[in-house]
Amino acid sequence: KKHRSFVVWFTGLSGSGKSTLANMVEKKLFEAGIHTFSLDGDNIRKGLNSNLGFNAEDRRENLRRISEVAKLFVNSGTVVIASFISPLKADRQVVKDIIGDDDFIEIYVNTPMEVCEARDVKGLYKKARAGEIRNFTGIDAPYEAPKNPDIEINTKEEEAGKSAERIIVFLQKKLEI
Ligand code: GGZ
Repeated sequence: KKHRSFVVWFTGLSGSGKSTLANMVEKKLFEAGIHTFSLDGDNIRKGLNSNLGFNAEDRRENLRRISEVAKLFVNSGTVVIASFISPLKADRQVVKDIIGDDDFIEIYVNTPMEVCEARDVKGLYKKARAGEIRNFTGIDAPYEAPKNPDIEINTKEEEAGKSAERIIVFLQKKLEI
Protein backbone atom coordinates (compact mmCIF):
# COMPACT_ATOMS: atom_id res chain seq x y z
CA LYS A 1 0.00 0.00 0.00
CA LYS A 2 1.32 3.44 -0.88
CA HIS A 3 1.29 5.93 1.96
CA ARG A 4 3.11 8.96 3.31
CA SER A 5 5.80 8.47 5.91
CA PHE A 6 6.64 10.54 8.96
CA VAL A 7 7.88 10.38 12.53
CA VAL A 8 5.49 9.82 15.41
CA TRP A 9 7.37 11.30 18.36
CA PHE A 10 6.34 10.41 21.91
CA THR A 11 7.58 12.75 24.65
CA GLY A 12 6.97 12.37 28.38
CA LEU A 13 8.56 11.41 31.68
CA SER A 14 10.23 8.09 32.42
CA GLY A 15 7.43 5.65 33.21
CA SER A 16 4.76 7.85 31.61
CA GLY A 17 3.73 5.04 29.26
CA LYS A 18 5.41 6.20 26.04
CA SER A 19 6.64 2.73 25.10
CA THR A 20 3.35 1.04 25.93
CA LEU A 21 1.45 3.42 23.66
CA ALA A 22 4.15 3.26 20.98
CA ASN A 23 3.89 -0.53 20.93
CA MET A 24 0.10 -0.45 20.65
CA VAL A 25 0.24 2.08 17.83
CA GLU A 26 2.93 0.11 16.02
CA LYS A 27 0.83 -3.06 16.22
CA LYS A 28 -2.20 -1.31 14.73
CA LEU A 29 -0.12 0.19 11.91
CA PHE A 30 1.39 -3.22 11.18
CA GLU A 31 -2.10 -4.72 10.96
CA ALA A 32 -3.00 -1.98 8.47
CA GLY A 33 -0.05 -3.04 6.33
CA ILE A 34 2.09 -0.01 7.18
CA HIS A 35 5.82 -0.47 7.40
CA THR A 36 7.07 0.90 10.72
CA PHE A 37 10.25 1.06 12.75
CA SER A 38 10.54 1.92 16.43
CA LEU A 39 13.36 3.92 17.96
CA ASP A 40 13.68 4.05 21.74
CA GLY A 41 16.20 4.07 24.55
CA ASP A 42 16.61 0.33 24.32
CA ASN A 43 17.83 0.23 20.73
CA ILE A 44 19.52 3.65 20.60
CA ARG A 45 21.19 4.27 23.94
CA LYS A 46 22.71 0.76 23.97
CA GLY A 47 24.17 1.14 20.48
CA LEU A 48 24.58 4.31 18.44
CA ASN A 49 24.46 6.54 21.52
CA SER A 50 26.21 4.33 24.06
CA ASN A 51 28.77 7.09 24.63
CA LEU A 52 26.11 9.54 25.83
CA GLY A 53 24.71 10.12 29.32
CA PHE A 54 21.98 12.30 30.73
CA ASN A 55 23.41 15.77 31.22
CA ALA A 56 21.81 18.49 29.11
CA GLU A 57 24.51 18.40 26.43
CA ASP A 58 24.38 14.61 26.03
CA ARG A 59 20.60 14.58 25.84
CA ARG A 60 20.72 17.22 23.11
CA GLU A 61 23.24 15.17 21.13
CA ASN A 62 21.21 11.99 21.77
CA LEU A 63 18.12 13.63 20.29
CA ARG A 64 20.01 15.21 17.39
CA ARG A 65 21.42 11.86 16.26
CA ILE A 66 18.06 10.15 16.72
CA SER A 67 16.44 12.80 14.55
CA GLU A 68 18.96 12.29 11.78
CA VAL A 69 18.40 8.53 11.89
CA ALA A 70 14.63 9.03 11.96
CA LYS A 71 14.90 11.26 8.88
CA LEU A 72 16.81 8.57 6.99
CA PHE A 73 14.07 6.05 7.78
CA VAL A 74 11.37 8.49 6.67
CA ASN A 75 13.22 9.07 3.42
CA SER A 76 13.22 5.30 2.91
CA GLY A 77 9.42 5.28 3.20
CA THR A 78 9.10 3.96 6.74
CA VAL A 79 6.84 5.33 9.46
CA VAL A 80 9.08 5.91 12.47
CA ILE A 81 7.82 5.63 16.03
CA ALA A 82 10.19 7.36 18.42
CA SER A 83 9.85 7.28 22.22
CA PHE A 84 12.23 9.54 24.10
CA ILE A 85 11.77 11.72 27.15
CA SER A 86 13.03 14.68 25.07
CA PRO A 87 12.50 17.00 28.05
CA LEU A 88 13.49 20.39 26.66
CA LYS A 89 11.39 22.55 24.39
CA ALA A 90 14.49 23.82 22.56
CA ASP A 91 15.73 20.28 21.89
CA ARG A 92 12.33 19.18 20.58
CA GLN A 93 12.44 22.18 18.27
CA VAL A 94 15.79 20.97 16.92
CA VAL A 95 14.24 17.53 16.38
CA LYS A 96 11.37 19.12 14.50
CA ASP A 97 13.74 21.24 12.39
CA ILE A 98 15.86 18.23 11.41
CA ILE A 99 12.93 15.97 10.56
CA GLY A 100 10.88 18.76 9.01
CA ASP A 101 7.59 20.16 10.24
CA ASP A 102 5.46 18.21 7.76
CA ASP A 103 6.94 14.86 8.77
CA PHE A 104 6.86 15.35 12.53
CA ILE A 105 3.95 14.42 14.78
CA GLU A 106 4.35 15.24 18.44
CA ILE A 107 2.49 13.21 21.05
CA TYR A 108 2.72 14.35 24.64
CA VAL A 109 2.18 11.52 27.09
CA ASN A 110 1.03 13.59 30.04
CA THR A 111 1.27 11.36 33.08
CA PRO A 112 1.73 13.18 36.37
CA MET A 113 5.11 12.81 37.98
CA GLU A 114 3.52 11.25 41.11
CA VAL A 115 1.99 8.50 39.00
CA CYS A 116 5.28 7.76 37.21
CA GLU A 117 7.13 7.72 40.50
CA ALA A 118 4.54 5.50 42.17
CA ARG A 119 4.83 2.97 39.32
CA ASP A 120 8.63 3.13 39.27
CA VAL A 121 8.81 0.09 37.00
CA LYS A 122 12.60 0.07 36.87
CA GLY A 123 13.27 1.46 40.34
CA LEU A 124 14.98 4.50 38.83
CA TYR A 125 12.95 7.11 40.72
CA LYS A 126 13.93 5.46 44.00
CA LYS A 127 17.59 5.53 42.98
CA ALA A 128 17.28 9.16 41.89
CA ARG A 129 15.68 10.11 45.22
CA ALA A 130 18.52 8.34 47.01
CA GLY A 131 21.04 10.32 44.97
CA GLU A 132 22.35 7.19 43.25
CA ILE A 133 21.36 8.57 39.84
CA ARG A 134 21.99 12.19 38.94
CA ASN A 135 20.17 14.37 36.39
CA PHE A 136 17.01 12.33 36.61
CA THR A 137 14.11 13.91 34.74
CA GLY A 138 11.46 15.19 37.13
CA ILE A 139 13.75 14.92 40.17
CA ASP A 140 16.88 16.95 39.53
CA ALA A 141 16.52 17.58 35.80
CA PRO A 142 13.69 19.51 34.13
CA TYR A 143 10.79 18.40 31.96
CA GLU A 144 9.21 21.17 29.92
CA ALA A 145 5.72 20.15 28.84
CA PRO A 146 4.87 20.80 25.17
CA LYS A 147 2.34 23.60 24.79
CA ASN A 148 0.96 22.64 21.39
CA PRO A 149 1.46 18.93 20.78
CA ASP A 150 -0.48 17.34 17.92
CA ILE A 151 -1.98 14.98 20.46
CA GLU A 152 -1.96 15.01 24.23
CA ILE A 153 -2.58 11.81 26.14
CA ASN A 154 -3.95 12.01 29.63
CA THR A 155 -3.16 8.54 30.91
CA LYS A 156 -5.04 9.22 34.15
CA GLU A 157 -8.34 9.92 32.36
CA GLU A 158 -8.12 7.64 29.34
CA GLU A 159 -7.46 3.93 29.02
CA ALA A 160 -4.37 3.09 26.91
CA GLY A 161 -6.35 1.23 24.22
CA LYS A 162 -8.57 4.26 23.74
CA SER A 163 -5.56 6.58 23.49
CA ALA A 164 -3.91 4.33 20.91
CA GLU A 165 -7.12 4.32 18.88
CA ARG A 166 -7.25 8.12 18.99
CA ILE A 167 -3.66 8.31 17.77
CA ILE A 168 -4.43 5.91 14.92
CA VAL A 169 -7.39 8.01 13.77
CA PHE A 170 -5.09 11.03 13.64
CA LEU A 171 -2.36 9.11 11.78
CA GLN A 172 -4.75 7.66 9.22
CA LYS A 173 -5.55 11.16 7.98
CA LYS A 174 -1.84 11.94 7.80
CA LEU A 175 -1.09 8.72 5.93
CA GLU A 176 -3.56 9.60 3.18
CA ILE A 177 -4.77 6.03 2.95
C1 GGZ B 1 16.00 10.12 32.74
C2 GGZ B 1 17.03 8.06 32.63
C3 GGZ B 1 18.11 8.58 33.34
C4 GGZ B 1 18.07 9.92 33.77
C5 GGZ B 1 18.54 6.50 32.90
N1 GGZ B 1 17.01 10.67 33.43
O1 GGZ B 1 12.07 4.75 31.81
P1 GGZ B 1 13.26 4.29 31.08
O2 GGZ B 1 14.57 4.50 31.90
O3 GGZ B 1 13.26 2.99 30.42
O4 GGZ B 1 13.57 5.41 30.04
C6 GGZ B 1 14.45 6.39 30.52
C7 GGZ B 1 15.56 6.51 29.53
C8 GGZ B 1 15.59 7.94 29.02
O5 GGZ B 1 16.37 8.06 27.88
P2 GGZ B 1 15.99 9.04 26.69
O6 GGZ B 1 16.98 8.81 25.61
O7 GGZ B 1 14.55 8.87 26.36
O8 GGZ B 1 16.19 10.47 27.38
S1 GGZ B 1 16.37 11.88 26.66
O9 GGZ B 1 15.30 12.01 25.64
O10 GGZ B 1 16.19 12.87 27.74
O11 GGZ B 1 17.71 11.96 26.08
C9 GGZ B 1 15.07 5.82 31.80
C10 GGZ B 1 16.56 5.81 31.54
O12 GGZ B 1 16.76 6.18 30.18
N2 GGZ B 1 17.32 6.77 32.34
N3 GGZ B 1 19.05 7.58 33.51
N4 GGZ B 1 19.07 10.47 34.48
N5 GGZ B 1 15.97 8.83 32.32
